[in-house]
Amino acid sequence: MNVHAPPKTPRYRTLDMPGILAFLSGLPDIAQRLGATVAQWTIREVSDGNLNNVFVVDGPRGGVCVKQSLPHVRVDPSWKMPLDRTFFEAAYLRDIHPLVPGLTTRCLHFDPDLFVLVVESLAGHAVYRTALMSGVDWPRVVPDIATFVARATFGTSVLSEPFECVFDRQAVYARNQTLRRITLDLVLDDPYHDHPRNHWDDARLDDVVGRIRASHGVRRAVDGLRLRFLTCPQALLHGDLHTGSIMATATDTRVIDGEFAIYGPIGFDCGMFIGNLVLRRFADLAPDAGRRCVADIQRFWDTFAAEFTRLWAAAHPTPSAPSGPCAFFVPDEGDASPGRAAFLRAVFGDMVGYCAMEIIRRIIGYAHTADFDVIPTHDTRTARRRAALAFACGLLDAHGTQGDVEAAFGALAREDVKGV
Ligand code: SR1
Ligand code: MG
Repeated sequence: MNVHAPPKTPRYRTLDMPGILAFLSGLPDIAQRLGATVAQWTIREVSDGNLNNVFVVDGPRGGVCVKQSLPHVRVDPSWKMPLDRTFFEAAYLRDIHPLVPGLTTRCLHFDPDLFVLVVESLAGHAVYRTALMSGVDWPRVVPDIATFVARATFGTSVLSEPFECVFDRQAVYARNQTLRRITLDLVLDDPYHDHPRNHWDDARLDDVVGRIRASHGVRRAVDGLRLRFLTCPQALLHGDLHTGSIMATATDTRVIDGEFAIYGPIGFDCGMFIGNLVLRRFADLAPDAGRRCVADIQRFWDTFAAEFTRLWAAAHPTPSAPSGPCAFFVPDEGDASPGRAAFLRAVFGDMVGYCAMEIIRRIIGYAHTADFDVIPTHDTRTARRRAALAFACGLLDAHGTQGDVEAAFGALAREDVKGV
């Protein structure tokens, strides 16, 4: 199968659970992985995201996870949508799995007529957002995600490959227009003006929403970040790297749900992830939540920057391989390389900006997260959301002036941050 051209003539039908089992029993490799015969397999629905049906199938020998695109948004059947998102997820997994083999899942099968994707099942893993809400402390996850982003983005950029390979791949993901449109609208646009998709359940947020929308600094930053999202194809992004796109245990971390994969600015993936850590910080009533959050963001950035720098230094063209990645005139200067430092400064600025935009859209946009739902009283929920919005507003107002993690996020460690 050519994973580099979206299929054109699908003979599509939405599969129910017996349909999924029948479909899998017709795939010899998958049937062998599950073991015995279909009569011994069990199936359960685990759909958790907004878009697709997801099932886990277990057999005596092993399990698989099956994901099927629907012709609409799963949580809103009136919102019609093309089916090709599992195609892009399959392509993403095939492109990045060699770069991050232990940090994602393997694509086992993709059916271009049914838009069904079959991947390894992650028995024993929890959705990281759910695990965080239950109070786990899994110190491996943050550096693992930093390593994932560094390797997956570096390895799909012109810093590591001849531009011809990169541009061919960009052409594939340029077709993922439906999901790029969703991100452009839901994350980078709708929250900044009145739109019927926006919602929040408490008029006590109105004034802070008004302040966000009225601020010139915010509007300037948002314009710049929207433009970079569309015009800065640095690397292949996951495109939706929130804590619900991560499955983890205390010792193992896997990134899932790559259907939003597109070429874009590397700081977008970084910002999505740390934006969700900051949401968690504001939803967490423990007194040390802020200090832990700043430490996590620092660890994320340090690990990302170190791994990206290491890969870049190792990829420098040599006389025996002069036409590999994009060549540089200045010889490798290690960590002191001014070119590399400037590149990483720009990634840092993008990370801060997209982090703020992720926080804002998760509180006042279309797709909220469950983080705040566990706060016992309505008043505290509102106060924490207000504080998160005010903090994100400050990040955007000062966008471009924050040179490091402490300058951008240090205030999170203070118990009184913007009213908490
Ligand atoms: C209609 S889709 C809404 C959101 O769900 C996905 O997980 C993305 O985060 C998207 O923005
Ligand atoms: Mg998802």
